[in-house]
Amino acid sequence: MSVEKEDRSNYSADNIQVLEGLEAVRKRPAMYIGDIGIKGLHHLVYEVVDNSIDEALAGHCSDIQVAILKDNSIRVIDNGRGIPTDMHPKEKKSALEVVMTVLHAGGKFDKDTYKVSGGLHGVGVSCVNALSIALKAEVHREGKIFVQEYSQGKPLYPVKEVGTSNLRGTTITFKPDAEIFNISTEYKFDTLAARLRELAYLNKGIKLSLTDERETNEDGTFPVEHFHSEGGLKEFVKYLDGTREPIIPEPIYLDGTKGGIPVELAMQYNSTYTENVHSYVNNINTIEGGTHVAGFRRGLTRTLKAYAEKSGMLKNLKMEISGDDFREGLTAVISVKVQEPQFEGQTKTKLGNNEVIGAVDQAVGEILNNYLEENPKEARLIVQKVILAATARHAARKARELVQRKNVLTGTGLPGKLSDCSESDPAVCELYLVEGDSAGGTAKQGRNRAYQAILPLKGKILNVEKAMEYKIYENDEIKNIFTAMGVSVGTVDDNKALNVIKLRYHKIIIMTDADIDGSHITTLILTFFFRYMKELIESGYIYIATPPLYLVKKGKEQEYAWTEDQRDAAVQRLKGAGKEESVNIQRYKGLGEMNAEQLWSTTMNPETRTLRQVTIENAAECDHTFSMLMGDEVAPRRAFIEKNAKYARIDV
Ligand code: 0RA
Repeated sequence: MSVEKEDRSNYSADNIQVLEGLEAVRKRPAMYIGDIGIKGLHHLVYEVVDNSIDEALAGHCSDIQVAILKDNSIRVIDNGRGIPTDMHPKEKKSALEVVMTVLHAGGKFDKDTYKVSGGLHGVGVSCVNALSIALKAEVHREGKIFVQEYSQGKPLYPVKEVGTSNLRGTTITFKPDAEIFNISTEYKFDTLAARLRELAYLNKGIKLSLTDERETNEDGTFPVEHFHSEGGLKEFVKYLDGTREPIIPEPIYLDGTKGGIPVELAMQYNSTYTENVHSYVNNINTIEGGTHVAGFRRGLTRTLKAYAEKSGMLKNLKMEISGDDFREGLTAVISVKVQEPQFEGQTKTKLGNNEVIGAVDQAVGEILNNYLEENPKEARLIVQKVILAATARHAARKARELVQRKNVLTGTGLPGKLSDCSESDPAVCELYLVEGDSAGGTAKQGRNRAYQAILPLKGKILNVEKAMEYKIYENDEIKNIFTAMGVSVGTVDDNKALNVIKLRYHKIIIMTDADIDGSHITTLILTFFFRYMKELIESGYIYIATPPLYLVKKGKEQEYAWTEDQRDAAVQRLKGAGKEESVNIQRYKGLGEMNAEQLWSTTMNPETRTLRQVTIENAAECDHTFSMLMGDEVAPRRAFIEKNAKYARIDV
């Protein structure tokens, strides 16, 4: 018998099976929620909210209130029917207890419920229960209030009736188990807000809110944000394009059912050159795309091409139009609800169901045809945009070929400014992108040349958010970055695909000064990666170095500090060590103030450095943030930087 079983504080022997189910979740949490880091921690909230969303999609719930409590517990209140509490005939216990303690038991009482939501892993609330040190379920139903509490998934007592109520709904309050999430159990407001905002747009009509009870406003209330959209994806696209200049007055919008598959989509052309197509299946962001995206592309290309040819506008065009040209400057969101989705791909976010291609293709075709016929002026603008894209793509290919030809001539094909490492196995090689020639020189002295390469960046990095593609082949800094990495942009049939196999380093580390200019440069480089080499971010190859902000010194003793708290603690420690010798604090303004040994030991030595890995928590929010940060409008950018002040850092 295992320790876990002896430990159980449940009240019935019938539970053994149940406990074993949830013990599996505790033994391999990552298998159920993806990881046990920040992502997994936030995933717990999504899992609980998804149940309430299901209840809302079934037509029984209109409000979902999420709160981060003082101790980083989460409370989710909905006004649905309430989880049933009657005796479950087979399990011989309350249905509520079964839902909370049996893996995958979530919706099995209610076959009629149109259950399509469900987080990426769709594992149900029992997983959240298993991974919580404390969880309380409170149900208002049939005039009564029922509660049950659990710890690490084990009930503390049978479901009990504690009062009367004329409300309906379910409240789940849980505190993640620090034994499982041992890196951090601190919730990020913005991360949760981004997901709830996304859910509000994806499920029009539902009211969601997020309250942060860890903080208080000046008037004593808690900060709260509300998310509610009557316009659905049409408003989502407007939000994403908030700082981009639209080409047609309103997004083209469809909400309907094709071949039994609910399809909602909205699209808008803007004056930029990037494609932003976001897709969802059952509220899950399918970052790898799949059949619904294929259907969308097919329908878009087919319909627009036919219209453009009919219009006679292509008569003088010398080159072929490619599929990409129809999506330049296009922002679109596609959401389908599929009863039995097949998820494929590396991250299981690629829809495989073949029946969806035709459904979306048809839906796009119909709505777009109608639009083009009814809005000839807008239709011309769109076709002109496509022609411009085809012309620019032609120019980009020429510029790219020129770069490639030059590379052949110089032999190695590597930029002259690169100090390469001697190792050749990409898995162990690191490329530091360093701000400035002087810091670049220091890094070159301080590095371990076996596996660390240095590329100093000087001069302006192109803001790719505002530039056409061919410009990136004319910008020396950007050109140096991708030639050093060994990859090129846009080589597979003119699709913006990347040859990751040729990547020469599996850690690309951005190292800039900890000031405004430094974070600007970091943002410019990240914008380039996000728009042209997203796979590098998705594969986890992009990192940000964290040079220290302070050096605290007394006599021969010294300590580095990265935060004010660390600095103050270091001052205290050094003071305590000796007599009245004064403690000296040096604030590093830039990498240039460190010598080679200091830079190595604080920022580059794998044993002691801290690298921040760049990940995409929420693709749509990320898209919105980059367009806002790098676009033309100043006011929203200033607001963002002020809100994220100290050192404006973007969490991508
Ligand atoms: C199954 C059946 C019924 C409600 C629910 C599940 C339900 C689950 C959750 C989880 C969070 N909030 C929820 N709200 C409802 C209702 C069956 C009936 O009343 O007929």
